[in-house]
Amino acid sequence: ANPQPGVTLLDYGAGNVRSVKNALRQLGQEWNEVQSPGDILNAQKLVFPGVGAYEQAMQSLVRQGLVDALREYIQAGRPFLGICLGLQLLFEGSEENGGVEGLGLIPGRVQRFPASLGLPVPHIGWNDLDQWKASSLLQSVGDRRAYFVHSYCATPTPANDDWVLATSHYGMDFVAAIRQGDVHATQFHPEKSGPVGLAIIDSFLNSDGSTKPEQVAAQVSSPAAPLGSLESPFKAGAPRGLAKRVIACLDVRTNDAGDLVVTKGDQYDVREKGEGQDVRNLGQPVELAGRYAADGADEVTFLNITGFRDFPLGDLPMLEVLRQTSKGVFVPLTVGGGIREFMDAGGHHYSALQVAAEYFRSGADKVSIGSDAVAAAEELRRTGQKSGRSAIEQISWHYGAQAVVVSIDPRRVWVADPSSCLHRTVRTQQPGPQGEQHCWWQCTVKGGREGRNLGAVELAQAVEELGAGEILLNCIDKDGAGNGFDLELIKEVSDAVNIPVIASSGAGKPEHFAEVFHNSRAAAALAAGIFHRREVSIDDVKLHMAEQGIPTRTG
Ligand code: 1PR
Repeated sequence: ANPQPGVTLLDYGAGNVRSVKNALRQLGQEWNEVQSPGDILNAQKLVFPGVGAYEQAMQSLVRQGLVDALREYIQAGRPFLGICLGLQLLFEGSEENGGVEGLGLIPGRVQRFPASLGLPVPHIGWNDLDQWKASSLLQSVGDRRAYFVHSYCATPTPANDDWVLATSHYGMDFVAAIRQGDVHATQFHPEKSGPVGLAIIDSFLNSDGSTKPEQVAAQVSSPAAPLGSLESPFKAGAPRGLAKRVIACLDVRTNDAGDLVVTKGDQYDVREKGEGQDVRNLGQPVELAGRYAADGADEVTFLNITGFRDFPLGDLPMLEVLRQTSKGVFVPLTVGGGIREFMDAGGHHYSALQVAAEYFRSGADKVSIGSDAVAAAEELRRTGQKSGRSAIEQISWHYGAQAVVVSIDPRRVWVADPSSCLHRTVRTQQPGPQGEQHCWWQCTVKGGREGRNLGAVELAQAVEELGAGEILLNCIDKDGAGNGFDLELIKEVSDAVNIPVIASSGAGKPEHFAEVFHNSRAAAALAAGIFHRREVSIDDVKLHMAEQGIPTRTG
């Protein structure tokens, strides 16, 4: 039992607060949930995690009659920790959803990162904090990074700078944390910021609610406790700013014995060569995810690779994997495979939103959509209109673009004469088997089993228009080959969209990561086989990136 005063959690019903609950549980802290305005007014410490759209969040607060109580609680300077939207809502309003009023406690309005910055939006990943003042909340952060995922931000101005505790930089300075008295809020997600984030939440839980500025200053001048074993090798002169992410991917499926295992294919063929041809078994999903998070993976992705043919809500083991993993892994989790609408054997219809909601409730921070995204893009290109019905649109509208990843499974097609090809081609440095000088990348569905008449660049642009927040760019030819990413493909796609692109398929050594970051706008790089087979560690990759001057998160 924790001796600290109780925590009250404000879950207004829009987002996934499971990870915040997992973090509290990990820290041995119990909580109760707000049911009525009185619960806010009686709270000893209030935590307000916000995910999703500004307008919906405000509407839920209004509908539940919580606005006045929340204002009163915060204006009284009582212990408060807002997270993400829980920071933005304290401002006067946001330009999101065409302009919405907020709680109006902090001067200034929340705006979208401007396109003129030329950077992918959402701002996703691990970024530095520039601490403006001493604070016990951030004292253990030191020069480590925290995890952000948002398209909108507040900016420091003379009118609000007495609130600003820390800023971060992404083409411009924006507010990363605020504090006045015992009222705190962070734009980043402490519950997804690994050991650094847990230390922040712990510090909030352990503050006695009567913090004096002098005490805080005294605490902060003492050296922060070391949080990660990775710390030292990276320190001196390490590049700052948004880190390029390193993601560990677990392709998961049921093997012939009926167990859910992590597998890994070569060009999407996951069966052993030779007799028996069993599905390759490289380990248990929960265990491996935990290992990668501890080893410094910036995110972990699960792909249920037979999800396209199974009913995902019937696939309870996968949901259970998420539940178990999210209890002990405090970095972002993505899950893909089978995110689409579905009719079960009893004729019951499930929308893609319902399927995704079940994954979010089980601990996913993002869902990844493969085959269904191709269908949606084809429809958009055919009709020239957004229907509002696709999985991408529905999930993005409800949970925000940052929660929707589109996984692309393309295969290279060489072309001798680009003028006779209906697709957008590029001149390639790797000529085809007949000496072809041009190529395009054909999208596939159902795990590469079926090719479609659509290029990877066209798909990426269409899904961005539909509301996807990120692209996971695989490459069937490169998958499992270990000879490096398809740099031409990744450059083409990352130049063609304004959302972050995750490079995937083909990593064989640390140099391949540096290569893809130097040669494309990829925001992240994902690998599977080399990590599963312990050929290369996440540390090896990050050390090499740091040596190459690529910003990387190290603790
Ligand atoms: O179509 O929405 O049900 O989603 C299915 C998902 O499963 C898609 O994201 C698709 O990429 C994935 N998938 C389907 N079949 C396979 C397969 O391998 N047979 N795996 C598959 C995709 C590719 C990567 C892999 C990287 C890195 N695996 O995620 O992890 O290529 O590997 P490497 O570092 O070892 O080269 P839907």
